[in-house]
Amino acid sequence: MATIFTKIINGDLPAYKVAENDNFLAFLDINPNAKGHTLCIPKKEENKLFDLSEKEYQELMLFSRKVALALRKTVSCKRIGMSVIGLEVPHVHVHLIPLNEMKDATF
Ligand code: DGP
Repeated sequence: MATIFTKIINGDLPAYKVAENDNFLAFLDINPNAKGHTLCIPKKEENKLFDLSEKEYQELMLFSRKVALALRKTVSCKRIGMSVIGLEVPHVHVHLIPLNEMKDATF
């Protein structure tokens, strides 16, 4: 299903992209929980994480890991929180949230 993220993938809606390859895209969240809050998404339109094939799932996690390691170098934080909760936008996405305290994790 096409969502707002499809528009970002297609370049029809602006977003601050932080990483991209043929199959995945990472961009800054429009409503960040912390500075550097990033979303990693597959370019393939899938609503739920477990609708991805095993290979796609692994590749999304590896892509997210690379982005998280780069984030940790560029944003001042103690750790990077990772979540795939997906309450608002029905397109698989991994939240990467730079954190300094547990209370920073507000969702
Ligand atoms: P959730 O589905 O609850 O995991 O949250 C979706 C996230 O997507 C939320 O943190 C805000 C972000 N978001 C929604 N619309 C846009 C948009 O148009 N641009 C960007 N950069 N982020 C968006």
